[in-house]
Amino acid sequence: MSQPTIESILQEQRLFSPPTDLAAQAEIKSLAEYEQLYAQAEADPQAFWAELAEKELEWFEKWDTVLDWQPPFAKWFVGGKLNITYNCLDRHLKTWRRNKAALIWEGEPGDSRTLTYAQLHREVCQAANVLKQLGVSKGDRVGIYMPMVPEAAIAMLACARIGAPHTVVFGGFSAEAVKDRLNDAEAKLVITADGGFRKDKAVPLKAAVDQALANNGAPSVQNVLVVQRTQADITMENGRDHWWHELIATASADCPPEPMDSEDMLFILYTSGTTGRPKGVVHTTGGYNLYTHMTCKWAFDLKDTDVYWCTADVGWITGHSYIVYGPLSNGATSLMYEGAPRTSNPGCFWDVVEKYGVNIFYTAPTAIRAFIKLGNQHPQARDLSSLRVLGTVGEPINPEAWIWYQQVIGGGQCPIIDTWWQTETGGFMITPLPGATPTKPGSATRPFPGILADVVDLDGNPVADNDGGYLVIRHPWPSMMRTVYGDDDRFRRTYWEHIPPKDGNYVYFAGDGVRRDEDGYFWIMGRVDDVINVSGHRLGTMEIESALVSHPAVAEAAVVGRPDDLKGEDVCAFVTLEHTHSPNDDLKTELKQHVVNEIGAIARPGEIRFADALPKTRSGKIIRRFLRNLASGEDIAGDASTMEDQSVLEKLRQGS
Ligand code: 7RM
Repeated sequence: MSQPTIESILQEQRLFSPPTDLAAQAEIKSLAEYEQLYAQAEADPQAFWAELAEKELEWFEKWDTVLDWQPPFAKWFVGGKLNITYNCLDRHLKTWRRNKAALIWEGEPGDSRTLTYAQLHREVCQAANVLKQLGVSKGDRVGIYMPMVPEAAIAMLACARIGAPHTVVFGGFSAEAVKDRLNDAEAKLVITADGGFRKDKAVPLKAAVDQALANNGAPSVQNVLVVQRTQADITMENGRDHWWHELIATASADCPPEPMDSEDMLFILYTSGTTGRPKGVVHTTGGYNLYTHMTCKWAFDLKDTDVYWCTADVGWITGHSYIVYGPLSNGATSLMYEGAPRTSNPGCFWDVVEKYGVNIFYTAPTAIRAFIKLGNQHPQARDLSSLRVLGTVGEPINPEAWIWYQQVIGGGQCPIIDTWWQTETGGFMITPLPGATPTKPGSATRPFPGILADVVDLDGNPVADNDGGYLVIRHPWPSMMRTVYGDDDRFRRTYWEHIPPKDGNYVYFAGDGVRRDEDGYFWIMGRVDDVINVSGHRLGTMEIESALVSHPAVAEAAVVGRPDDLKGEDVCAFVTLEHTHSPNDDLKTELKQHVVNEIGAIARPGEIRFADALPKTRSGKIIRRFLRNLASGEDIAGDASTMEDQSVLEKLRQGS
């Protein structure tokens, strides 16, 4: 099984209609209803979003202006005041949902916890008071570096409660990566845990924070709050480090929500790009609340009785929008699972589905491919009949994996909701609606109402149906990123200038290649820049190259993606060495580990190839296209005559 090839996708003709009984009870019941909503939103986007904002959210004060668009800077619901935690918690306490499960949590070793809305509200208020006690106030940034435990969600909500933007760093990132992000955000406090359980091991987290903060590594950080999870033996620095459970035990549960301007920053989340260091993607309050609420409600057809499970980690945007904010704003029951698919417990995911009667399940193609490899006997030995809707995200899904998901997990009964979106977009952009959109395996289908997605060439001209092009969005939407933290100019350059604006009409450049077919269905082809997607995780080739060249043995490094059956893509690094070092296997191992130390295990190169020289143009640019060909074992495609030294390619082909 492999990534979708253009051929396999072009040949894909199957069409699956929404199940009739599901459609009858769905929020959006037919294709005609979707098309009517889409047309309405297209004709008057501001009226469309304003009506939903009024109906679906509670505001402390209503906005004056729906949209203020000074390209490329958007403001939504200007003058409106709200607090996202009021919409995620307090308002449900006034209803029967008070004692409904808000979070169900299952730990990897088999421990579990359920928090009702009332209980979650209480813990969030207590944690918010602890933050205040430690000197955090509105506008201060807080770093969160946590395993998948309820306290991760509680920490995010506690920050939002008092208006302190959080910046969650995925627990798989290294101390170096943590340090970079804490410094860029100038975080005042860090919330972490002693460790977390992952693939049957206790992974240290506090130790990494210690390392990041050592030698005044992140001078803005004044306090560290530590959740106890693995009972690892850790050191607590007097005056700086505090146990979460000790401070929570005496904290008041009374913490009124801070009234936030609609455009006040809710969080920063770092993501990889083509150039330079990871970018701090900034999201604000009102538009993000509305958009994650609506997409979660319509694309999953969320019912009040559902148990909803998104398998992402809260360290990624998927966890932010679709474990925490979107589901809780809807008053849903959101399940959090600490474990990962693993050979030691190949049925663990299906045990969780059966144990809790999960109705909506949302995961990534890389996980689906891992399940396929683990064998059908595991899902088949469990009762999965509670499932109604199945979602996927993170990378293009190959039609084979799509069909397996639909047949083996969904028993042929569940619509497959392939959601295309990004950290930058905040929520789903192109997605089927389960009761409305006929699906085609491998296509994310059609844009969400209000999303004017299009396919253009590099000059911004529309391309014909079925011709490939660049994916752009033509109108601002409520949860779009507002800027790159501290770098408006980078925001403008990265997303708004690749395609030149025509007549002052700016278009958002997503960085993905795409084809739209004659039915208006979008087929995402993958990144068009130097971003690679390893197991649904976004990595910049440049970040990995910088990590490699920071090793004393390395003179030059070029990193490319190469197709991988399980991970989608894998990291392949071409390295030239300083003449003081010679190539050997130990050095390969050492360099791989060096990348793990600098970035994290998700960036570990699958392969390192030593070379005498890298293929370059006469002006000295590395020709990555050739390296991609070499890495995937293909013939060199295209003209090599621009190369400075023709013999380089031949040597690269022979060596490894
Ligand atoms: C949510 C998330 C974004 C990049 C994006 C694409 C790829 C995501 C799909 C997809 C094809 C999908 N955020 N991508 N979803 N490609 N079909 N359904 O993944 O910021 O980490 O990555 O992921 O290339 O640009 S992300």
